[in-house]
Amino acid sequence: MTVLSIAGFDPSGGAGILNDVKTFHALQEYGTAVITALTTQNIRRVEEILPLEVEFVEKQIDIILEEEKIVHAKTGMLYSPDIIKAVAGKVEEYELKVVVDPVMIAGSGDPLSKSSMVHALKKHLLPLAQLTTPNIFEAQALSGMELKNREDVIGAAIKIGEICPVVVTGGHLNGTDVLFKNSIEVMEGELLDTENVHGSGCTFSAACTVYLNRGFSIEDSILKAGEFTKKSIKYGLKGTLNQFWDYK
Ligand code: PXL
Repeated sequence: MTVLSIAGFDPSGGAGILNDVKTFHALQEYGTAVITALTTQNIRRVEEILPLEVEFVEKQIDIILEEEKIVHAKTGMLYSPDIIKAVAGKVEEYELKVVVDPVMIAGSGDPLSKSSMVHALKKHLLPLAQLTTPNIFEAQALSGMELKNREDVIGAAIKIGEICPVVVTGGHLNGTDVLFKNSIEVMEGELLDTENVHGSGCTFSAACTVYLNRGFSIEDSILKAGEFTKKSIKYGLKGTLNQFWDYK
């Protein structure tokens, strides 16, 4: 069944909605895409951000759901509290099961959101989420805690987990993912020796969405999405299409 990404546009294709749709495609799922904001950026810097009108974001969602029954969606860069509120309204209206990637800064270190969005995310969107997938910096912002080691990350996951199930992704934690869903689960991983990680958070949350859409549990979806993301970092998303891969 078709999946949906609601996210920003990175014209270089490495992150954002292009990356999400490529991930859906590589995993043999039909993807639809609602754009929240345009950016001018490459792998080194984000130059400008042009958020779309809130009503236009809503209309994109309406027109897709008029034709298609979509159950599973992900959100990426939402940029402003107004867009977050509008997207949360649509998630409720269409009863979407949503993976929230709380995108705040680009891999280049440049901001991709207004600072006021943390509050809006926690108030409006996270309470509706099936899963949220912050990296360590985003987990820091969402929990309001300083995260220096694994115990800190577990504490932050428990705190964010009061709002919704959460996996703090391990790209900045030696590859180890920390899941909180009723209880803590530490999923040991390894870090790949590469700089090719631009957009890997988008890939992970998009892949989680695909596996949840296929009926896998949150735990299994995270494991499978993690495997896929590693493969995409190693070979590129195009490479994942060429490698022998168990898409199921
Ligand atoms: O990887 C985070 C991300 C999400 N969405 C958009 C981006 C980026 C990173 O650059 O550009 C649109």
